[in-house]
Amino acid sequence: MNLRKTLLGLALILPATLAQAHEYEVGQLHIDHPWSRALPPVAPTAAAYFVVHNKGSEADRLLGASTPVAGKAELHEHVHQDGVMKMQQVQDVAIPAGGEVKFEPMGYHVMLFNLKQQARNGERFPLTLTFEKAGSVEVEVAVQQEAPAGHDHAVGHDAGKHQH
Ligand SMILES: [Cu+2]
Repeated sequence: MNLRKTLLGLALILPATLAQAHEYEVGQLHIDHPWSRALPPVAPTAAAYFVVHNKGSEADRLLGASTPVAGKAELHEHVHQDGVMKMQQVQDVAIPAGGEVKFEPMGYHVMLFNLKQQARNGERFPLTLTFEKAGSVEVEVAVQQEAPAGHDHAVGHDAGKHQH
């Protein structure tokens, strides 16, 4: 392999490496590392996770999400009911003033239905989040095998259970 090819290869790899941490700002909100777990191509749904920090003194609410890669996106939560974990749709998610809300496996998540195609590990797809006060922001969801650092407690007990 000549040097030029090597450099070209590095240039292609670099953005994926930098993708390890990516974040967004909208109004008083800070959105940290949107990600989705890489799933088999036949999986009918996917879920997106991220952390929303509210740096303002006013509470906000996440009202909904949309993405061109799925026919439908819903806000979901996991609940314990009669000793069973299950998912249910929620109309909105409150983001308290000065607080943060984690969207993570076994917690709140954006559920994606009617996927045109299951995203592959290392890919990214756009997701628009709409907040009551801060408005809308388009983020890129990084598709990866493992939960990001700091979310490792979730690895292992959510794999394979994320089904409707
Ligand atoms: Cu769900």
